[in-house]
Amino acid sequence: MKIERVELLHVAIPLVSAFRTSFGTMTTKDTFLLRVVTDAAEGWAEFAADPEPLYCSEFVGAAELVLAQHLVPRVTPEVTAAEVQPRTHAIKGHKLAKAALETAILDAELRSYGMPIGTFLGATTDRVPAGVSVGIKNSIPELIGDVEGYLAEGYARIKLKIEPGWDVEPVRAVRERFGDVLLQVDANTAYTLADADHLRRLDEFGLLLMEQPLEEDDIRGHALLAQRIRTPICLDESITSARDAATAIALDACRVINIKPARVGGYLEARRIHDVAVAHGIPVWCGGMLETGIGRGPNLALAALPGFVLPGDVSASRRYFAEDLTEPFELRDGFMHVPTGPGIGVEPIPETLRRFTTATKVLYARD
Ligand code: OSB
Ligand code: MG
Repeated sequence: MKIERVELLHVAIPLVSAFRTSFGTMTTKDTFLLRVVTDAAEGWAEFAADPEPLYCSEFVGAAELVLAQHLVPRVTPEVTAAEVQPRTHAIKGHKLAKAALETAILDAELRSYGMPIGTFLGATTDRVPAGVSVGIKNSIPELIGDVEGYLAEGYARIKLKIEPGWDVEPVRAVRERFGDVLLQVDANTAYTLADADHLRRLDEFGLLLMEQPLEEDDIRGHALLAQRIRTPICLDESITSARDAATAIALDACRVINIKPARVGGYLEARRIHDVAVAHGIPVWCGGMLETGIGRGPNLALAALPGFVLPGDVSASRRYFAEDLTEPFELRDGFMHVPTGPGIGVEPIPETLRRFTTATKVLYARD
């Protein structure tokens, strides 16, 4: 497949409400899309990180540079999606940037065959149960009101963001008010091993899992914490490859894995992590990064693989956006439907994309 053009489009889309985590507050989805034009088809992808390196070390400005100077030159003019990882392997890190590039190329390639990404990855269902991630609020009544709204919409599982000072009481309040709803928490690295006795207080609430309590590079700390609490530990930030997954599983640092294709360098590595986890009997679920429809579509396809036995952070477009870049994804009976069209199965609506685009750069043009 010959690449003719690679464009980067900055987009800024307001969120319907502020989203607060232990690492910061987001009010706008401010990122970029990649558009890859080939001799066979066109492909799209979304960069998943933010303008500031708060969730992970990558950020919009750095990704733009590494794509322009180091990644795009290694995959042009001729490449297949499977070659992207080996060809960019010499460039350390930058997995979210690599994921965007691989995904846009994969989209173009799959569109040229007329194959949906779900079929390519091995999806075994056409709809997946949807969970919703609920940010840190100013008060318990505000939290209860929001959770009540999400449950009324039909979400099958609630994830509460936690941090020191916002953990036991919000979890207790949601449990008391909503009974045996599927409930889990995500700390985004906000605790240390010294907090083990405090985190053990969450054991009584029957949580599905506790996501990433400790620093991303602290696999051993998670293994030690796992011996001191009953709530199953799930890793997010710590898992950036299938090798990481195998290590964390072997060291008993996690009993569940959150797979975000962006964090691990793309859908091909995400599938390898799924396969490693299934081989070890470790349940996985599909994480999210407040994606627009461009990232949401292929995430839904991944979430339809058989090892994804827990509801993912795969909520409807309107959870975050009054207006999405694509046709909106909607929740139906607590499920989200996997796109059925070729490639990632979605594309930006041109007029909407134009309105939300703040800058466009050409990273490659074949002469
Ligand atoms: O840790 O899972 C996370 C959003 C941005 C960055 C990190 C995380 C999240 C979420 C929201 O929890 C998931 C979503 O609904 O997209
Ligand atoms: Mg997380």
